[in-house]
Amino acid sequence: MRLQTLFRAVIVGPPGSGKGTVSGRIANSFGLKHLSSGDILRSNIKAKTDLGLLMKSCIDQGQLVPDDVISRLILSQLRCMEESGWLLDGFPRTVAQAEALEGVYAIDSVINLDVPFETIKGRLTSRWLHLPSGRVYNTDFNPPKIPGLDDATGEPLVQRADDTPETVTRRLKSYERQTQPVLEYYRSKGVLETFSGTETNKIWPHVHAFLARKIPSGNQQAFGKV
Ligand code: G5P
Ligand code: MG
Repeated sequence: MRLQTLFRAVIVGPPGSGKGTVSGRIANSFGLKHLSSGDILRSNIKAKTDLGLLMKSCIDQGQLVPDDVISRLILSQLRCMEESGWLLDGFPRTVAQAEALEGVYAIDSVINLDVPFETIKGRLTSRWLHLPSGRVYNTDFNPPKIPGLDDATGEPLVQRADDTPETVTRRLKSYERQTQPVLEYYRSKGVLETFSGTETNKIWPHVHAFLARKIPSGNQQAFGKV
């Protein structure tokens, strides 16, 4: 019974469109748990798990990892979050992944960040990341208080191996070819909500207003923060 009242959402958009940035704000404002497929894969690479070692070259080259591998990984994480409302960031990224998810969970809303490719390219080469938490910075947009260090922990920030200009171009192509059909999939189910723009700070109030309408305030508290 309780499970049916939980809000379950997906955020999609091209690489660098601001999925991680907006997800952090949604998690803070609405208490949804944020699960990023990219963050999970990168922490496996860092910990040198079998999965991480196997997937590293795929990710570094800007290619998607196999559908069955990522679907199994995400669905197993979701099984540990049955009592929570959640927001998936970076999954599903192909129609096969969307079907695997749909087989287990009904998705209430899909937030589509529609940001032009031209806007995105410059952002990624100036991105810095705190690997353990997934917190993202940008030397222009939201620089850390002390250059090179995470605001909350003081730990060092790193750049992603797949943020080179060549790999970003490959990731954008893969998005067009493999992920744009996912938008059609969710549009046909009536759950796709598109937010267009070139600046996260201008897109965010619209996302916030949309979710505030969708998630009743009583439920927002019940979800609990991450
Ligand atoms: P990821 O990790 O899912 P991508 O490529 O989908 O990676 P990415 O790069 O993480 O997406 P994002 O989360 O959409 O981008 O964007 P972000 O990090 O919030 O913002 C980008 C930068 O712009 C940051 O520095 C931020 O501070 C800045 N910024 C934000 N807003 C603004 C603004 O308004 N102005 C400015 N100037 N800057 C701004 O996936 C990585 C890889 O993992 C594998 C694939 O190999 C993939 O390539 N993978 C999967 N493979 C198969 N299936 C899946 N489901 C997979 N999931 C991951
Ligand atoms: Mg991200």
